[in-house]
Amino acid sequence: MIIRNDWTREEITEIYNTSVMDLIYRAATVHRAYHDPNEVQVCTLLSVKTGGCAEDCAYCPQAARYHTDVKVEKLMEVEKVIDSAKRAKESGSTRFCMGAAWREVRDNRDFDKVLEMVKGVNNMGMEVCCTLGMLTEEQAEKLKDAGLYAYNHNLDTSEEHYEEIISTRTYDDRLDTLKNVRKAKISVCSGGIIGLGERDEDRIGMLHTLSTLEEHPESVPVNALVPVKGTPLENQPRVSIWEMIRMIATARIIMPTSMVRLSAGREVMSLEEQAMCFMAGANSIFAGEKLLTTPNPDIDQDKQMFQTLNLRPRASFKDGQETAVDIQKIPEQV
Ligand code: SAM
Ligand code: DTB
Ligand code: SF4
Repeated sequence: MIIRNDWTREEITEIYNTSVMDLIYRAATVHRAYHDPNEVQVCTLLSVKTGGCAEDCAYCPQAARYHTDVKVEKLMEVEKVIDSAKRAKESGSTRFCMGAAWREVRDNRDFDKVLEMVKGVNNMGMEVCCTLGMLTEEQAEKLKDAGLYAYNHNLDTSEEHYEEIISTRTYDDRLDTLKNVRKAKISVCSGGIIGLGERDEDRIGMLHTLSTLEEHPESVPVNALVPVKGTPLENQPRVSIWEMIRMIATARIIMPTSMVRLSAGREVMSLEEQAMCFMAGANSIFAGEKLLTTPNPDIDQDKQMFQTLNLRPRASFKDGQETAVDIQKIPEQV
């Protein structure tokens, strides 16, 4: 199968609107052609700088202008971050992603500290990822030199819907950062959120933008909105599992080699719902009891899920191992 970067909106619309059973079957077929369907990448998130963000992303509990329960904290100490990464590795995670509630990276002491964190986690043999907001070309290069493996920067929604959700930056700003990340030869992680009040056309529009980038993002996170009290989207209804499945399956079909991450929203999904998402082509999750500020299923629950569904955590690319991490070897206590 050829990897295509010339998908049209019409083609994506047709795929997205396929009947559920046909859509899952097609996505599962593509999934099997490119990936081991029993393998799921396990990533851990850590919020290294929480709250107080200048942006106005309507979904985000960390925006300073909304009154949420998130406590503003300064950048974490490097050692604490490394300790946390060690625990994540011991519990079976192969990718460690550090998030900061920043609009953009500034060339200051905090950035130097983040570079130290990246070096430290990279030295542990984990794939290290950051999500720090907008980046210049030079900053991307510095992160690459420090050993950064991937950078997360989501498009979140379609270009048309973007203004409804965020007014403090533009879609082009987002795309520019993705370009800078690519240029520095850092693996690109970019996806979005459903449940923001967008139309199907917006979901399709976002998938169109992602799948017509010169190179597809290596990872595509699909988040279901976690509505947080105090944010403008606090009363959004939960997205149905079928919408999540449509989104995952369409992403899998049009970006066959990418890792599709079942990201925020797992906390309220049953085992069966998550299993359907894996069937539809999701092959990555965030593990650990917290995402950045909101809850996520606990490690034991996920361990049980992997056992029940006979899933294996995927080995880190950097391990050079042929076989994946053995879930049985993951210690009980994290
Ligand atoms: N400040 C940086 C930025 O915006 O790129 C990095 C951190 S930001 C929290 C990373 C991503 O988390 C956002 O782009 C969004 O997709 C996701 N996110 C934030 N709040 C969310 C929520 N309540 N539900 C689902 N996803 C959310
Ligand atoms: C992504 O797509 N989802 C993660 C990660 N990338 C940074 C973040 C989800 C955040 C959910 C809300 C919170 O926990 O604050
Ligand atoms: Fe800030 Fe990122 Fe939250 Fe937007 S999503 S308010 S940029 S932390």
